[in-house]
Amino acid sequence: MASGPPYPFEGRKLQLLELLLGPLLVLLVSGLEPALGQKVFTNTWAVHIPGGLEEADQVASKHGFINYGHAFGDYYHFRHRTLVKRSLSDHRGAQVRLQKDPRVTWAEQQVSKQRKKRDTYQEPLDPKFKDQWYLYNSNHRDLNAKAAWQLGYTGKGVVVSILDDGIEKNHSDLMENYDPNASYDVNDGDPDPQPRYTQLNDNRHGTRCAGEVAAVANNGICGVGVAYNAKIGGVRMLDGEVTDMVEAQSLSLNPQHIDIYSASWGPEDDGKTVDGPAKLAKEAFLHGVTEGRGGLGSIFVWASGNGGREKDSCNCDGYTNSIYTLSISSSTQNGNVPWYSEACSSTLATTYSSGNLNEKQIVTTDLKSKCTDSHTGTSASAPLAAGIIALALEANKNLTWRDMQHLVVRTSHPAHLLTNDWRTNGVGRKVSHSYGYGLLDARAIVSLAKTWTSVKPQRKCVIPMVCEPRNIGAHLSINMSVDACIGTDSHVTSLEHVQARLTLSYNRRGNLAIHLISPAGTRSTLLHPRPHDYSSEGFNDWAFMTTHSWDENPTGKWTMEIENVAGASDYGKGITCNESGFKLGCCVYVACFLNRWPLSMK
Ligand SMILES: *[C@@H]1O[C@H](CO)[C@@H](O)[C@H](O)[C@H]1NC(C)=O
Ligand SMILES: *[C@@H]1O[C@H](CO)[C@@H](O)[C@H](O)[C@H]1NC(C)=O
Ligand SMILES: *[C@@H]1O[C@H](CO)[C@@H](O)[C@H](O)[C@H]1NC(C)=O
Ligand SMILES: *[C@@H]1O[C@H](CO)[C@@H](O)[C@H](O)[C@H]1NC(C)=O
Ligand SMILES: *[C@@H]1O[C@H](CO)[C@@H](O)[C@H](O)[C@H]1NC(C)=O
Ligand SMILES: [Ca+2]
Ligand SMILES: [Ca+2]
Ligand SMILES: [Ca+2]
Ligand SMILES: [Ca+2]
Repeated sequence: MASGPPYPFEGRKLQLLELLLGPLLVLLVSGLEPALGQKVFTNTWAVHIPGGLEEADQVASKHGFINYGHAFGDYYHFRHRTLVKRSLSDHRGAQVRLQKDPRVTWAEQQVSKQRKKRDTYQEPLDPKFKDQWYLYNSNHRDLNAKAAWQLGYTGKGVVVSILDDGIEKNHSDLMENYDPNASYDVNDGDPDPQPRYTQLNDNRHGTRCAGEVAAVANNGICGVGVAYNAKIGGVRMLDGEVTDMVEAQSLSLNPQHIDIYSASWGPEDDGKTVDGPAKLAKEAFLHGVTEGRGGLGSIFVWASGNGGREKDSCNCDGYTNSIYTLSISSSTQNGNVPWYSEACSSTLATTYSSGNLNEKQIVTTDLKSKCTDSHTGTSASAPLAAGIIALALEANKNLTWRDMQHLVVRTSHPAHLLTNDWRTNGVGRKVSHSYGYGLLDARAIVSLAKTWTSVKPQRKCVIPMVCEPRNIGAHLSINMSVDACIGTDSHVTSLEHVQARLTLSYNRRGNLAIHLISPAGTRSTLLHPRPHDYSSEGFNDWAFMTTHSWDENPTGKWTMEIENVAGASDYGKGITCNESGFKLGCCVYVACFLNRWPLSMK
């Protein structure tokens, strides 16, 4: 009898209890959680035994426990030999026996606590999140944002500013992320960028763009931004006279605080304008990339333009065509080129936006604390890219402005985007004039960002090409043998941007098509014909840019082709090839038009 359990009756009762609880245990293991607030008792106890380890072992074995170890002081961790691991009721018998033992001063059955791993991810619960098809879609036709959030990147610590017509800073879905230090009112010269309210809600553009980046998550309101934990500000600069100074002031707001500037505006998309930043805005870009973010460089994200219907070329827009801007185009939900999309060789990548009437649009914050599901155009694409770039920056705060472009080139992909213009370039990447390198991929870019080593300082190799004036005729082809500045500090072995700076005159500019073919055979369309462009002003040292030869080796034969698509009725007054560079330098040209228009849908 001495070796048997001291409380046989209690012991049997416990076994019975165990049998009864058997099926319940199975249910718990298969995922059923106890009702909210209900305690789950384990088969372990915390026991206080001042008499030392040996005594604790004796107590444990006497009462049917295993001593699982010593915590600290005189506390021991006991596990019962026969009780079930999890139960919805406590085990009074075992508790009473422990308490009655004179060697035990205190005992407590341990309760299982709800503990979430800190990195456990929960999908946003916001009511409109399910309509944000472009952030997460079970058919994978999305920007892979949820996968980036699951890796823990939500924009925390990154500051984005929307340069537009203001931002509703007290919008209930923006307020929590609003950053007054990333905001200013350049139109009125005050720190408050609140939009001017009109009957037609003309000034809703900036507030809509802001919500795409950083609408707050899990607040029961509207949807979420791509980088829903980023700080968001706005610069009110489009609601008034836009001058070179207004642009420059906006582009250089607080560059040690703001990481990413998102702009969805530019010269008129009428298909006949050739215009870009003037003196001050040009300096603001240069200053931003050299001094901003402690010298890593401000990141400027730009909408490529809405002039598709007018057959506009985004290479005639000096803001998107600039090497300092990450130029973003759009795809429709079904993967088509939208009717408003402009094709050109300076576009880097694509995000989703609106398309035909049967395709969904973008869900975001709207004026007067509202929520809209009808944000449209490339206007809507640039902020989505800015949000994804904010996630990448959170993954690696050390990225330079050029690193970010490298990451975009490497991680964007053609996915299901449709066009007959996909070409494989000299390093095996698919690239198109409508989509650049394709759809941004939030998960891919944060993953690569984490391990990315910064690129070496930029080199700029300029190849001067002084030619005699020549007739363009129907077709002019110029071959250049390029050594890429070998033997100098400017030797370029792997390309980033390529600029072809052209000065030419022609009776009808819109009839010209210009192509640049790299030694690897990559054919960039620097300019496609623009039927509305009847100007006879030609191009004055315009720096046509292409991203299509990224990572190619520039050494070898380059060909430039200038073609008159109208045939004999036109006359070419001649051409002066001034210089053509393979580089990352600044585009230098003079422009006199200062009107900038938001990329509205006409
Ligand atoms: C936001 O501020 C404006 C005044 O600037 C006010 O009219 C509006 O009611 C405020 N909205 C909310 C949601 O508080
Ligand atoms: C804005 O900047 C000022 C001055 O640098 C600083 O004192 C303040 O804390 C900042 N506010 C926010 C919200 O970051
Ligand atoms: C950031 O980059 C610089 C050079 O690009 C490098 O020297 C430095 O170690 C990097 N810092 C981190 C934290 O990666
Ligand atoms: C340039 O090279 C191509 C073939 O590589 C040739 O067909 C063309 O005639 C050349 N053009 C000139 C102007 O030499
Ligand atoms: C190229 O054109 C610019 C301005 O149009 C001029 O300043 C420069 O001297 C020209 N360079 C050559 C090599 O002709
Ligand atoms: Ca104001
Ligand atoms: Ca929300
Ligand atoms: Ca345009
Ligand atoms: Ca650009």
